[in-house]
Amino acid sequence: MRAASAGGRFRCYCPAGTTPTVIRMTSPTPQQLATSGSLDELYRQLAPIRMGAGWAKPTPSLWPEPKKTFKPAVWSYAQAKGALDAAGRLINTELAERRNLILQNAPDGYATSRTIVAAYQMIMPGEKARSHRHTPNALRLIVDAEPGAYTVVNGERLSMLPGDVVLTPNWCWHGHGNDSRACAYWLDVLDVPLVQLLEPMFFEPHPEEFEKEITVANSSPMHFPWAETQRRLAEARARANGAPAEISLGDPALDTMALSMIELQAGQQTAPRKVMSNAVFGVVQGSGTTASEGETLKWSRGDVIVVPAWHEHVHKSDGGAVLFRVTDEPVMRKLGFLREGAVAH
Ligand code: 1HN
Repeated sequence: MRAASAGGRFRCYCPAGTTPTVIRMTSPTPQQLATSGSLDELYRQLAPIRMGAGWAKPTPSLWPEPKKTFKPAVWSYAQAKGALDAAGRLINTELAERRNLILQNAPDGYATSRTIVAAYQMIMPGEKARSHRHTPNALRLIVDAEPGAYTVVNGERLSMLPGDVVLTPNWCWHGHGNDSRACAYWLDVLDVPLVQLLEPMFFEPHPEEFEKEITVANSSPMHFPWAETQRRLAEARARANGAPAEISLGDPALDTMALSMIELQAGQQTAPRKVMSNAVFGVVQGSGTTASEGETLKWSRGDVIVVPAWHEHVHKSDGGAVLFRVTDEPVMRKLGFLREGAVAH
């Protein structure tokens, strides 16, 4: 049987007495490809074999500077708290793996930045949020909680007080509990969008629902208490020569995320920066503004600001503030993508 190409289909020349049939072209032969008479014919033959002509570039694959698909944005803690209080009446921790609100900033609705997602979470007195583990790295900044709110990380009970930062790295068991008489509110920050992009997502619920606490930690590399952070900030302030003080928590704290605390004294502002890493900021104390590329975002205690990569930005506070900064710098640095851009003066 011989076949001749006819507009993307083959007409079979069948033996005498049988009916000719037309079949869909699935795969051109090397000979058919080699004898393509025009670019249009070649493109038609390439389509079914899932090859594209790189020189024709229907969509460009390279561009001179980052295309910025995410925008700087701010979320209000007061609004989140209201919504979480409603959720406290409407859904319990039996039904919800976590009672949390995802801070959505993506064209497709989920992520807060390209690599990082942030969420507010609340747990009511007497509740437990069951233990699980997953490959995404996670951390929490506690916003409002009374003594008795805690997280169990790999069998270790870590207390959660306002300003504390608690880590749950890749594949560590973690569950939350609240023995106090007040609702506990915190901010979760995770590298879920990065894990979704690279696809090594694994998740497992704890076989005992809530992991038993084996130890109560006095100090743990997974816990950065606020009192210690304040002490270190005071030391850094003394060395900062009138500039905002910044200390890092961990070195870096997680494989994919670096953490720091920035103190703005009354009237101070940060030096303008444009850096190839995505940043989420949680307001630990005070109020202020973040100016980024023509937009000014106002914030106060508990609010969350996102400054996506390659956006020049300045933080400023009239009355003084402390900002908790989470970035994907370790990823960008490891891959050789971390750059600092020139800023306007
Ligand atoms: C998660 O596991 C927690 O364990 C919080 O507390 C927020 C947001 C997205 C995906 C998983 C938690 C989360 C999350």
